[in-house]
Amino acid sequence: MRDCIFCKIVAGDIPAGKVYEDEHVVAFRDIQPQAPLHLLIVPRVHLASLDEVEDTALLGHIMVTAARLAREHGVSQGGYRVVVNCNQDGGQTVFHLHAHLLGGRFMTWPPG
Ligand code: DGP
Repeated sequence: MRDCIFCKIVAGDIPAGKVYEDEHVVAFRDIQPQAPLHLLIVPRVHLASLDEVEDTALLGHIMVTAARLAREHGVSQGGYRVVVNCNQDGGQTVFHLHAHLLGGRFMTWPPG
């Protein structure tokens, strides 16, 4: 989608710290990391938010990829958090569906 920053990252039009990609998703480092490990897993297809998702296989793939990346980056045993912010009250700022993978520190609850 034109003017979508994550579509541009997916397409390789702007640089990002990509750590993984396959035919369905791309994962890269968050530009404003909130934990020692902070990756974003985004689908190649443009979906504005979780509210638009009907493809359960794609959503499952995003989650399985997050778990796999957590293992590969050494945070799975200690623990980690996967977050999907949805729309304004959910704190979403980039309107291309993405899951945050946060790890490498203790996560408090409830979130802010
Ligand atoms: P959210 O608030 O859930 O929509 O998270 C959006 C995240 O995207 C936020 O943590 C910062 C990150 N972000 C925004 N622009 C860029 C960018 O150009 N590159 C990278 N790597 N991350 C970005």
